[in-house]
Amino acid sequence: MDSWLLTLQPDGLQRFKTLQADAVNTVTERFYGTHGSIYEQFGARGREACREDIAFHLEFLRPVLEFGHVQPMADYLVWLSSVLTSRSVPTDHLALSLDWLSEFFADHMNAAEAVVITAALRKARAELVAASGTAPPRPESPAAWPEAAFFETALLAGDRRDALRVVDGCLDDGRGLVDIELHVIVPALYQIGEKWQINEVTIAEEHVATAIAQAVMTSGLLRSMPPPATGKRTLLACVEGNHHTVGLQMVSDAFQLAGWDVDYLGANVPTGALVKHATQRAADVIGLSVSFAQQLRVVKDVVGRLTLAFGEARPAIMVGGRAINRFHQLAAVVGADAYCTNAQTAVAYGIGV
Ligand code: B12
Repeated sequence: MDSWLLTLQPDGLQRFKTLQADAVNTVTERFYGTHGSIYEQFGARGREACREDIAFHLEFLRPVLEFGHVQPMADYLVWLSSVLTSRSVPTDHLALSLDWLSEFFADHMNAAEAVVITAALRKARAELVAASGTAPPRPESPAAWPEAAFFETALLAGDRRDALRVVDGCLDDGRGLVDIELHVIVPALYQIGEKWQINEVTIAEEHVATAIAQAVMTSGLLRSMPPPATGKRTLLACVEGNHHTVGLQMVSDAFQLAGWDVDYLGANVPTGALVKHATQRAADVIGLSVSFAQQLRVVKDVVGRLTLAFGEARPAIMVGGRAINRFHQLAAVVGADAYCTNAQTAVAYGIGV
């Protein structure tokens, strides 16, 4: 575990939040003031892209300031550097943007708060520089069955029939859907993500692949025999801001195939709606999916509000998803009862609750 950094108090975080937009503008204009000629090649869209990137740095910085764990931001910077390199965009200004953000906050916040922010940015910068030229870290992929490669080819060709044939073939062999999802569909989607990152797969191809994967999963679920009902219920949701639903759908399938009733709320569920629904549904376990570090504060808020609403009777809360798989420690930081790395361990946890 990396060392934890100092954090900001709630009022400091609030001040940081109100300064975010100003910081983005100041640093963007500073880039254009000093290096404008280099950016001319990107046209009007260039300024917008620069603004978006710096805004994203701050989105990742915020959880560092709140929870004191810098690694998710460092991972993001290394990942961004690799994405920019694959698209022939210069990356040497990435570290400079962190320096200028440090200067901005040193000028605009009180001395003690500025120390916290500067330390976080310096640490993130050092990690970025140390990782220069290396591949971005990736969460471990579950062991891939040989069918995963065929499945990936079918997804990238946009071939629904072939994709369905792969999954149907596995089911015909007597293999269970939950295993097929873990050892065929997950590795294929992770590979497609890697290929998008190095600019070998377009956004549209990734969208087609995801849509086919989801359709095939639904078809596999309909083919699978429902077990006797256990009378237990789980409520599953992607927290606000998380649009990655496939993993959650796998968790949903696994619970259904273990005889549970499932309230599957899908992508980007507003916190208020999630908490209200939870209070009406008497779930035994609540599962929250979180893909990026910026969503940690949302999870913490959801856990806090559920605790307030239920008191002692609050259902157990498990968290999962990309951000958690890479940094298990964060589950405790947001107040969850458990983290589960995949659909199978999620069901095992649910059964034990
Ligand atoms: C498909 C996809 C999308 C789709 C998702 C559509 C959908 N309906 O789900 C869309 C287009 C929306 C999307 C958007 C984005 N994406 Co995306 N996406 C992917 C991709 C290719 C596959 C995701 C997936 O389904 N994986 C398979 C599932 C099964 O894996 P999983 O989510 O990890 O789930 C497993 C476990 O984590 C766990 N689990 C998951 N949820 C839960 C919940 C509970 C309760 C439990 C217990 C367990 C659990 O169980 C599952 C296994 O059993 C990944 C590549 C990858 N490596 O995953 C990139 C990827 C995750 N995306 C990425 C990015 C950058 C983005 C965007 C920021 C892109 C952009 N600029 O807009 C946005 C952010 C959207 C957001 N705010 O959430 C990056 C993240 C990089 C990083 N630094 O972490 C990745 C890794 C691609 C890459 N290699 O660069 N994405």
